[in-house]
Amino acid sequence: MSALALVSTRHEYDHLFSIYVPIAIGLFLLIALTVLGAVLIYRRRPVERAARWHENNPIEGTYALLLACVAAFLLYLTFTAEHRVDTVSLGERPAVVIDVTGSKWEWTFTYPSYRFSVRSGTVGRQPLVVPAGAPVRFNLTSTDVIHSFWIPALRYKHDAIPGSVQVITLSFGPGVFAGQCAEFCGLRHSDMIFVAHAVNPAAFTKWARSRGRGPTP
Ligand SMILES: [Cu+2]
Repeated sequence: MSALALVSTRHEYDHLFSIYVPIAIGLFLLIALTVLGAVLIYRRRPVERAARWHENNPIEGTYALLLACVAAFLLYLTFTAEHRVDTVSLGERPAVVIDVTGSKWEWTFTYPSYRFSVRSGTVGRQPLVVPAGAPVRFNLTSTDVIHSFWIPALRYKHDAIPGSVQVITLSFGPGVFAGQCAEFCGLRHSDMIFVAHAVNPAAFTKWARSRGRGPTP
C-alpha cells in the first residue's frame, strides 16, 4: 500500500464533525423549543388547580429511546473511524520511527535509526522534522504524568502515558504544524509546545544525517 493511501486524520475528523454538529444543533433546538413551549403553554393562570400527574411514560420513553439511538449512532461512527485510522496506519511500513517522550515540561523526539534527539518545551524550541507524504511512526510515552500529544492541524491527539508506549502513525502534508501538550500537566503546561516541520523526504534525510550519525543498517 502506498503512503498516499494513508487515512487522513483530518478528513476523518472533519467528516465526523459534519455529522455531530447538525445533530447537536437539532437536539438543542428540540430541547429548547420543548422547554419554551411548556413554559408558554403551562404558564401560571389564575385560580386553577394544578394537574396531579407527574409522569408520561410514552413521551419519556420515546425521548429516552431517541437519545439512546443518537448516542449509539455517534459512537458507532466514531469507533469505526478510529478503527479505520488505526488499522490502516499501523499496517503501513513507516518511513521513519520517532520515539516521543513527554515530561514536565518538554517533548523529547528521538530518531533511533539516526541516533539523536531534539527537544522542545521549557528547554528550548528545536523543531520536530518529519518527511512529508510518508507514514511516520511515533512511539509515545511519558516519564512522569499523563501528557497529550496534539497537532491541531492534523486533528490528532493522543495521550502519552507513563509506563506504556502508544504506537501511532501519522502522515503530514508539506508545511509547518504547531503542536502542544493537551493535558494539563502542571504550572508550565502551556510551555510544552513544539513545531513540526514536514519537508520532502530527501531534505529530511539530509537533515537527519547532518544531525545524527547516519542511519543504522
Ligand atoms: Cu504536558
